[in-house]
Amino acid sequence: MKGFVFDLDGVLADTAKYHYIAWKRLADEIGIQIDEAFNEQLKGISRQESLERILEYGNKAAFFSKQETAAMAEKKNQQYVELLDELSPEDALPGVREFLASAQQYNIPCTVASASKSAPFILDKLGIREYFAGIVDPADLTKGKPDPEIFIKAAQLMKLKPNEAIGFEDAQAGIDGIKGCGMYAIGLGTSEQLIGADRVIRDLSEVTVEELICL
Ligand code: B16
Ligand code: MG
Repeated sequence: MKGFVFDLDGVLADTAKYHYIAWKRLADEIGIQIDEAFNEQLKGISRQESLERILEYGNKAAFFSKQETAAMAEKKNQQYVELLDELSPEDALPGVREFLASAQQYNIPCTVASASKSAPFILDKLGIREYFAGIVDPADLTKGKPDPEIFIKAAQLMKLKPNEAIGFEDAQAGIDGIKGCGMYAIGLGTSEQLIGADRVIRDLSEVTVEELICL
């Protein structure tokens, strides 16, 4: 294995909880009740598609125009970005900094494959952006996760084929995308939640660069 591809929310930082808080506030305002179980379906899914799923869940998709949904998505993002203001280097998830520093020592490139348009901002806040050879711009994608496109592009940024890299993901949509291009998938979570992952771990402190490059 010659490179690592990282999802962001739920893998490098616990920003998933801030997405949930911001979506819940917006859903409450329009009279839709969402809970954490429903929120699982939004992980790894783009902002606009997440909103569409919420509106469909509350049977309200037909009530809003395109302009209204664009304004709602923008409002959710403003709240989310305000919550991110609190982020600091201590908010990197366990093992993240050590793993990235070790990859750098072994000269193994790392890239980010996140659906979030805030990824560069979050990496700066966590103080880990310097470890990445590239960040896929979600604006360049024709399809979001579970389509493999984002992971293929992440491998290309390292001049690697997908099957020469390992992808880390916390969402089922992400595991499906990684496996869809023949990449080795490490899920962060539980094997009941992450079907099809080649290996499931709790966090990055459970693996070493040394062992993974020998796969
Ligand atoms: P934004 P990931 C995803 O990030 C989140 O899991 C998902 O909840 C969010 O809607 C999506 O990013 C878009 O984020 O609104 O900031 O552009 O898990 O792919 O790193
Ligand atoms: Mg994620």
